[in-house]
Amino acid sequence: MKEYKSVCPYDCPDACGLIVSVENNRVVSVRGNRDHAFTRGTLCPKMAHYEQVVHSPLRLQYPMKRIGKKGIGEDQYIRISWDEALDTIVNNFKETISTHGSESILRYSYAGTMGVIQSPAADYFFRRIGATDQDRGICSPAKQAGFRSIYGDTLAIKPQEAQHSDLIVLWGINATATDVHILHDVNIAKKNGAQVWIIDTHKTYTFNQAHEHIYVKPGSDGALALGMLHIIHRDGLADIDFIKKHVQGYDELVNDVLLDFTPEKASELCGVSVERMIEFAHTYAKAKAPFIRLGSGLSRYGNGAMNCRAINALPAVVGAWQYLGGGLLSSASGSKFVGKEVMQQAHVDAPAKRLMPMIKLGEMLTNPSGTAVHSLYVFSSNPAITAPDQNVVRKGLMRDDLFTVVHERFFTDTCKYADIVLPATTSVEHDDIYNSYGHYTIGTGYKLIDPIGESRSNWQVISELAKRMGLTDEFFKHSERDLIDQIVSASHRISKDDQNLILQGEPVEMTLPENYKLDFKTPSGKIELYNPHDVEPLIRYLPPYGDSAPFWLIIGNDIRILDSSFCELEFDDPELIKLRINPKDAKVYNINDGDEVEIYNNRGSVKIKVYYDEEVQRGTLVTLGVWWQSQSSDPNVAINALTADRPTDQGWGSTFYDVQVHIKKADV
Ligand SMILES: Nc1nc2c(c(=O)[nH]1)N[C@H]1C(S)=C(S)[C@@H](COP(=O)(O)OP(=O)(O)OC[C@H]3O[C@@H](n4cnc5c(=O)[nH]c(N)nc54)[C@H](O)[C@@H]3O)O[C@H]1N2
Ligand SMILES: Nc1nc2c(c(=O)[nH]1)N[C@H]1C(S)=C(S)[C@@H](COP(=O)(O)OP(=O)(O)OC[C@H]3O[C@@H](n4cnc5c(=O)[nH]c(N)nc54)[C@H](O)[C@@H]3O)O[C@H]1N2
Ligand code: SF4
Ligand SMILES: [Mo]
Repeated sequence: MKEYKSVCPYDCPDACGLIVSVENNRVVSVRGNRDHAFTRGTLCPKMAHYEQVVHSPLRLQYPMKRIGKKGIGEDQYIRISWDEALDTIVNNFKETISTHGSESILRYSYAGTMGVIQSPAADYFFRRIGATDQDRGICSPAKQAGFRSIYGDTLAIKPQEAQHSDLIVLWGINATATDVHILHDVNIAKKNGAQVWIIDTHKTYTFNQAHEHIYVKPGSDGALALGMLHIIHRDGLADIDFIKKHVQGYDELVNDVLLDFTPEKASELCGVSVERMIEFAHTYAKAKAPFIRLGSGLSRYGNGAMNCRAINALPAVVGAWQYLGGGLLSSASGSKFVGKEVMQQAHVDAPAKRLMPMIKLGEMLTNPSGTAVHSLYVFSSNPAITAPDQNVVRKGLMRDDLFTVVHERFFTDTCKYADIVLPATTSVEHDDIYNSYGHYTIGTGYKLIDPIGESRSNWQVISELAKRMGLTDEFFKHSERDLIDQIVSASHRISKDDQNLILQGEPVEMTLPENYKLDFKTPSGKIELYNPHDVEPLIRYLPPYGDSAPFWLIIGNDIRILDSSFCELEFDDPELIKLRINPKDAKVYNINDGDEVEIYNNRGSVKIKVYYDEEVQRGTLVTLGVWWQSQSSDPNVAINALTADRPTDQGWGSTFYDVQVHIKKADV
């Protein structure tokens, strides 16, 4: 048996360092790499048995073509050769281009793997053939927009700094499920006497990590943060020296926004009592080095960017940035040391002919403005389950005049709509290099075993398609190893020694410039509470969309799966999906514990079993996970039948939490 270092490839801020044990060309076990600066030797339960994913009997083994009808419940496919599969795709692309124009080809992909090679593997190819490009807005661009409006390109705070904080706020983040390694630092801080507060809409798995909890009404954190800013100003708790030196626009914020935004008004909007808001604001402002870890959930509303911007103003006003342990971590993705430039061939003049927001997949397929889509190439994503407004997405995928290719590790629900299904490798069957969007350590994950069956990596398939489309660019001829070399040597911020270590497979934490936290990379060089370049120069309260229905629906993350990845595993629980309701609300609707109900709005209706839970706030319903159709509570649709494709206020982000529903007992 031999052990190799690698990186967890999934869409998770932790990007854990792995030690993979291999014997006879099989992965036998996986554990955490102790030498990893952030993940420090532990993994989450999802990855504890990665070998079961890699060697799952459900892995796709060879290319297939559809011989039956499209859609859920229909899966008649036969094996074909790679040659036939690739020729069919290329012939279709050529025909689509000549009949409908190149823009009627659409690539749809996301972060099934976060690898710097495999994730953007197709970006340049599809631009080069003139296809419609898709943005990457499904996750949390609004959170980025909120940070950038105030801090521009300032480097993110290193997450390990949290251990030096005396007050940690886990704000809209379910860290036990989604960023578990930050809890390592949280626990060190707690041992040193730090207080931990959680701000969420419901009692999450992370609840027990905190001393104090605040429940807000969904989509209202902007009101809470503005109320706190009012109190901090009113009670003389702002750090005026810091503000004078480092902040632009504090007076404008106070005079034009905060003076009118009383705690009473804030309380009405966010549901937190005035007394509790004062307690939180005082605790926050009096802490020496408060650290906020900001999650993405609260950015997925129609007002998401503005909510995040208001929260981002807090450490500026109390001067948290000047102290070790103080600041706010939104995302470290803006501070990547190895970027996607090499893979995207950013220097080549081949701009996307048309760029569409990915959250609008349904509309693009059914009711496009401009050229209709006739060929769809999906990889590293499962939009039949994870995209919003599922009924419309699936209606589009059902179109007879749409040719769909899905490159996948498993036969997901999206495969059921494919004309051609291609088998994909897992991270231990191809070479890649990984950044993180939660910390500063990068590492390589090299090919450790032969591909399962005839599976191929994203890059292998794309470079083969490029050849068959007649593209002669040198770029497509590179191997994944060549690309890793190019990516590492293109990074000017990594020393030669570190470059060598990375190439040898060691996880390397980047050295940050001294005083980076006070080096504000904005046009003014200051924190911009007033930003003249933003469409809204000042922060203000914006409401979420809502749906004029009585209940907010919280679709939280499930600790057992990651988006719809890991759904291929076996679960003991006979009822994977449940809905939880406050018993007082249930009684109003005559609903008993364990009833099957229908939750619905003008986009769809989902049947689900509901259970009483005193911890659920009134006016909200909670369910966890974006499960495969076969695991869903309703035979026909999954939970995204209820969510909308409405964008966030900035960044064309998704608004998965901005959804309201009606509830009634299901007809039996
Ligand atoms: N186990 C597991 N891990 C995951 C994932 C998964 O599905 N499962 N998904 C991965 C991905 S793609 C991502 S982007 C990250 C996301 O990870 P997080 O940043 O943690 O984002 P979410 O889990 O979507 O939302 C976090 C919390 O926000 C809360 N929330 C919702 N609305 C509001 C609000 O208005 N105000 C406040 N204060 N809180 C609100 C939710 O209840 C939830 O507890 O996690 C990654 N890791
Ligand atoms: N209701 C609701 N919906 C949500 C969310 C939510 O919180 N609530 N979260 C949203 C968020 S934050 C995100 S990021 C999206 C994510 O949505 P998706 O991008 O659809 O993510 P996954 O469901 O994990 O699907 C990734 C797929 O990629 C495949 N894959 C893995 N590695 C490779 C590879 O190397 N090559 C190929 N070809 N395939 C590979 C996996 O088998 C998996 O099926 O979901 C969004 N959907
Ligand atoms: S899913 Fe996240 S926490 Fe789990 S092993 Fe992968 S990177 Fe680490
Ligand atoms: Mo995400």
